[in-house]
Amino acid sequence: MTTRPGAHGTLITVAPTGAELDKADVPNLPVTLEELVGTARDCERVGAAMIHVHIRGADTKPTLDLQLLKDTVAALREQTDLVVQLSTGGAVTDPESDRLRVLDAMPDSASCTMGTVNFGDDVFLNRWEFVVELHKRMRERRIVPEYEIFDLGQLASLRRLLDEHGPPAGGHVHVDLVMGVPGGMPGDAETLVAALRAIPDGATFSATGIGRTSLPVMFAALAAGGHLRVGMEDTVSYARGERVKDNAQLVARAAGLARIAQRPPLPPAEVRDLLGVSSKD
Ligand code: KMH
Ligand code: ZN
Repeated sequence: MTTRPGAHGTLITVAPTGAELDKADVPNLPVTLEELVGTARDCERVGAAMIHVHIRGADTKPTLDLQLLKDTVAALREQTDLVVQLSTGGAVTDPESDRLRVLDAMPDSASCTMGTVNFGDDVFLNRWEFVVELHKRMRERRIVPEYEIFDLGQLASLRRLLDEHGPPAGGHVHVDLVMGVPGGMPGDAETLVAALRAIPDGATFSATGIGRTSLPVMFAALAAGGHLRVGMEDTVSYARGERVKDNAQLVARAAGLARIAQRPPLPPAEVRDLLGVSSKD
């Protein structure tokens, strides 16, 4: 059996901002480019190797402004070694055309959600034709996708996508299980194990639990040999009755647990090998 690069360690992705929270409600949410880069640097220092990026405009609201996306990719590349992943999910209100245009900012990686899901009181729309278009454009641009899975049936769609349209850019399949969204799969060990039965052969996975499912999902993912995503996009509660101080606090906790599991945080260069992302130079 061959061992995949990075199998001895843990990829920690930080998702620092998201599109759902209001800066007015969460004052420590990084929303300006300066705040985002500062967060990225802090998180890299304590163990993150990839950053999943949603950006905000001057009004602090989510935006998919192409120039701002390009500036963000450039700043993160200049000031960190992190693998830069842009969200093509955006906010539930973003049109497909804007979400596809995100790829023109040429990140290392981009998210690609594998189906439509109820998202609290909203709907996160990901039509089949749209998913195929994202996959194809990422192949053309050599942007490595991370397939976001909100529900188990989306893993069947992923198999169909790969069967009908070929492997992703970089040749390796990596999925992120986003668990505990109201409307998606629950965030617990049982569901994580069920998801792993449906993951394509040879794929790697990371997992994140929304809100209070953050810790059970983190423990289950580590126990199952998976990687971790943490950050204020997914939870702003650190412990019962205690708000998250900043994203680095969440990354540091994940890094500590990964070390205890004897699978320490992977540096960005090893994560590039693992995911098939071309080297920074
Ligand atoms: N903000 C959610 C509607 C992604 O980044 O690709 C979608 C999301 C997934 O966050
Ligand atoms: Zn996201």
